[in-house]
Amino acid sequence: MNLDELSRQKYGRSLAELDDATVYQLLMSVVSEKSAELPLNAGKKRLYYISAEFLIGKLLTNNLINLGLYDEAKQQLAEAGHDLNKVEENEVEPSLGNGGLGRLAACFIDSMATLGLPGDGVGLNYHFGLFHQKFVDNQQTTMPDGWLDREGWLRDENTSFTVEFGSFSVTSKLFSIDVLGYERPKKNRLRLFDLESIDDSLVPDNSIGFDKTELKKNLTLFLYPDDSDRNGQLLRVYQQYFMVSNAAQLIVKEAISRGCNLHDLAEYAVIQINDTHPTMVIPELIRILTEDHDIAFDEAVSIVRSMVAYTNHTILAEALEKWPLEFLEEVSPKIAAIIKKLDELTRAEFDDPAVQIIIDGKVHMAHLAIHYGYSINGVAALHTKILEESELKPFYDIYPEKFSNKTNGITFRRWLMGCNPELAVLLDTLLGTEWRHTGDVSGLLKFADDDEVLEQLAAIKDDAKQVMRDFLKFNQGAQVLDGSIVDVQVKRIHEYKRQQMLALYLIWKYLDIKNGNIPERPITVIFGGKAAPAYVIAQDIIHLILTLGEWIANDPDVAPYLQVIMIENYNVTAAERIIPAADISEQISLASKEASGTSNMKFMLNGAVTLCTIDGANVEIAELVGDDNIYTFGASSDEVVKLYADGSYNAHAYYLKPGIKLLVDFITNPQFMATGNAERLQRLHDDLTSKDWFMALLDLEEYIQEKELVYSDYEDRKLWLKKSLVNIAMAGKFSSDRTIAEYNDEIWHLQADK
Ligand code: B1H
Repeated sequence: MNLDELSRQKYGRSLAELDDATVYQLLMSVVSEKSAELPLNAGKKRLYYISAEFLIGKLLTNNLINLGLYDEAKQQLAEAGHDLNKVEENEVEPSLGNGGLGRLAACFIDSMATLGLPGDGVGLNYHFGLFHQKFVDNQQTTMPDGWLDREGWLRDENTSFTVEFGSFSVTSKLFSIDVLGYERPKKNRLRLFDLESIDDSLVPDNSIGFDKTELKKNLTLFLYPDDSDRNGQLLRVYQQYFMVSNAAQLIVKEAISRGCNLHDLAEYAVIQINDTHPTMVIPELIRILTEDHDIAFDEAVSIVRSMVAYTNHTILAEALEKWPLEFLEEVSPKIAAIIKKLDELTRAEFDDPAVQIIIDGKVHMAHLAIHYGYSINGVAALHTKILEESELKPFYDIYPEKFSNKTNGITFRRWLMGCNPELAVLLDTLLGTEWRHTGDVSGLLKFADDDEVLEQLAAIKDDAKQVMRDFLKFNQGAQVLDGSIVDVQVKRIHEYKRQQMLALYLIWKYLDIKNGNIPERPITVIFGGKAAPAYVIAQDIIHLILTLGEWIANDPDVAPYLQVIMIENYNVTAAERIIPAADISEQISLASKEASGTSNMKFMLNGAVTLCTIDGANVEIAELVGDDNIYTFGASSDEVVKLYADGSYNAHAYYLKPGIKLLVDFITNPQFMATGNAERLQRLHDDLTSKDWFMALLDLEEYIQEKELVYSDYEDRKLWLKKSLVNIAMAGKFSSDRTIAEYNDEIWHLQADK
């Protein structure tokens, strides 16, 4: 590849003469042409990973890495006076996901391609994504995220299907994005279905409001449209059926083209459903087999049952989907009828009311997926244990063989080679380059007492902090304090993740500094994350964080030592700039509530030390690094489960503890309230003092103590650097290549292509 020559051919100018936007176009066309030439991973059986979200992030750097062109491209750009990071600013990040669930799907398709497994992602092509987050008056506002405007990676496949709803039908349109494996000669794809009759003009420029009843025009406008009213809920069911009907039609069509006679469909296709959103693929496949292909109902059921596997990602009651049967009857009477038949079959077999599919007129999607799929897995050891022993115990008693754990993972291409190239090069120097293929970086452990290596790690962290500073300046004009310790909590905003608990710590720290206890070095606490538009308390928490940030910045006694930055519109690109710079990884969910977490893995791999509750994959991180290299606090999962079971958590009693009352009441102190939105702050205060459903006050005192210990340990430079090194060295387990190999060995059984 000679970029200068290509530039002269294409633009009649040297590479040095191009502006960054044109350099981006040039690189994108080089990468697209190369990937278009690659054949597909092939094999008799193909996997379809169906997901409502694919949070894929920008693709240029990733694809350069996977094509083995990254070093070359970077060098040629540098010689012509261009910086790949700056060039990448011209790429728009696709807005096809929300949080960990969607990012996991993106890491998984990367790993499938890397392992040569024939398998594609299947989802929807949302025109305006989730939403673009803007802060106005220290509050979240939501704008449409029109990422499709500029030339991108989507390829029109000229393929359409008809999707029949109860009272009308629509036509779909299939787009694909190539998914490249790491230094692999073949590829997979992300298949994204769009609506032919989609109408972007339903969405105004400056708001995400639109007519939810215009179904022929709106199905692929937004991911997770507001479902706080009936029309919104119905729209989600329409979207889900649109997604799975297209997926099922695609699967059947491709299987037939590979020689399948449909009686043997399970030998040609396996489906992994990412959470319950795609569960209707089960009745839809049964419908297609019986209605279009004359297969008897019982046989269709057993075919489908042997080809669908379900991943559970949460035990939060409100996230376990239960749709009123009447909604399904409106969206697709045929699907509703099949679900009723399936429900009758399970009723005939099992007496326990808890395992039925239709309960009180509502269809329990997870129950449908467990009875009529062959596999269910949790996403971390603790989470799977909770599923088996409590949440889904009645199902585990019936089908122990269907249950398994698949601890989540992250792709090292994006979360190490891409976002932290200096660290990747250091690992090459110390370990050789094998780790790039195996994910095994444990060889680093033998350098744990090597001062030179520890100082190299420190220098890499400093450089990453500079990248982060530049990013925050560019993104939102924020100025990071010089020489500060970087302490980060980035994830969807949710009460169970307890961003509010970190905010209360910040109030404590603020007051402590006011009392004259000046920290050893400045502290920068960074938040990032979006709150669902209908989730009021989550918006209140964002407001508290932003108001607190401003309050502290305006107090000259404290501002030099403590700062709070909330990243505006946190996304994959922001994560890539922030995570390598972090010293401390905040993983402070209420024990039992975070199924796994995946940012915990990204931080660890990039040398941050984790401050956490014993929850999700934190448990496995703690086991790997040992007590000396992680900070844990808070009630255990068993204790929390018990508090819920006997209803004995009393938020008000905790609030009345003097040390806590002072902090919580700061939120409604008149001067502070006057700088913010009184209604929001009062509501949050009232919630914390009377309900506090996710028990932020329960662990607050221990959290404050543990945080102070972390900050003081940081001052022992050598000790800290060693902790950082051990974290990197032990992160190999969390490669998504390992996770996907397990899915394949134990669930999918695909043959890897050569
Ligand atoms: C996870 C969700 C989720 N679990 C429904 N469940 C949503 C479900 O808007 N919706 O309808 C949105 C999100 N997301 C996350 O999955 C878990 O909380 C994480 O702990 C886990 O790491 C991640 C991947 O398994």
